[in-house]
Amino acid sequence: MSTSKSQKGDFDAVRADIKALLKQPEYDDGSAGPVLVRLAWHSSGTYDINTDTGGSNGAGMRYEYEGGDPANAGLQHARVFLEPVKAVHPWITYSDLWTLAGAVAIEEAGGPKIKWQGGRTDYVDDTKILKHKIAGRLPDATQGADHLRKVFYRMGFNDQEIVALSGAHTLGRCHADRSGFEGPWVNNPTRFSNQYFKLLSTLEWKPKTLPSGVKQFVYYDEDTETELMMLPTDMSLLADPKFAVWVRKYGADKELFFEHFADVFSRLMELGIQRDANGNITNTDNQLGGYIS
Ligand code: DDH
Repeated sequence: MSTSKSQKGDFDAVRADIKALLKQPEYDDGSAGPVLVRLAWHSSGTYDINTDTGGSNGAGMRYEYEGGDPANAGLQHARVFLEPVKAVHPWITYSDLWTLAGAVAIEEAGGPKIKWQGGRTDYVDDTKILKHKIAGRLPDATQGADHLRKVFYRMGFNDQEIVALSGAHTLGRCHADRSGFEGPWVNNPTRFSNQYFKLLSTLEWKPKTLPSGVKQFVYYDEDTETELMMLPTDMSLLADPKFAVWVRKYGADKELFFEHFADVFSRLMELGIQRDANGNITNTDNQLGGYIS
């Protein structure tokens, strides 16, 4: 981590410092990347297209109402990893920092280049989050395809995009003390690939009830002596015929998945944001969505 201050708007300097913190030998699989990707997604996935509320402006997770949403359990680790970067580059907003960190983490894990633009603003207090109830909007992993459609259509995504986005589960793992689920989806959870789709569509997944009573699906991989897992929502992608078409396509074609994922993830990061032709955010004073500090 460099300690050299940067000029306002020098996102390359911020990128370099995010890259430098990804390797974390003491944490999870040795990388902060996956939890940073999850932070970026949860900061954006609150968007509601009908009311134009939520989305990646604001960085509302700094406040208890949104940060304390059970869906966001564990994301304080990601925010703590990024604090030194914010300290060195104080001009960057948290909402830009969190989304940029997700994009950098994907690229550094061997994933596609993610188009990312800055300019987001942070809430100055929790008024907007409380007023628009920006909690309880993220998906519930115990549910099925109907729930996924309800949640992701609300963000403005379609079936193909729901499946593409779900491919992010090639990164990282579940933690019993965060979501209640346990384990990684793939054998190499710090490498971005289409392995999630390959394994989802080809292995025989067996239901398992954890000691806590939480139900997930597992496959014991004899070669690596690792138990891999799938959430009930992951399994519903295979059970639903419209989703399953895309699970199989992405499992068979890594290039196609990378192309579609890069496109949809960058649009996820833009939810709730309107820009002019120069890329400047124009809805900073929007009483519904974003909010200027
Ligand atoms: Fe996810 N996710 N996610 N996910 N997610 C979890 C972990 C990670 C759901 C539930 C969980 C996306 C979609 C869904 C990542 C990225 C993305 C965990 C485990 C649960 C539960 C948390 C824990 O215990 O630590 C559900 C349900 C959905 C859905 O309905 C589709 C999307 C769209 C993304 C994305 O980034 C585009 C990542 C990365 C992780 C691993 C985090 C970590 O700490 O490792």
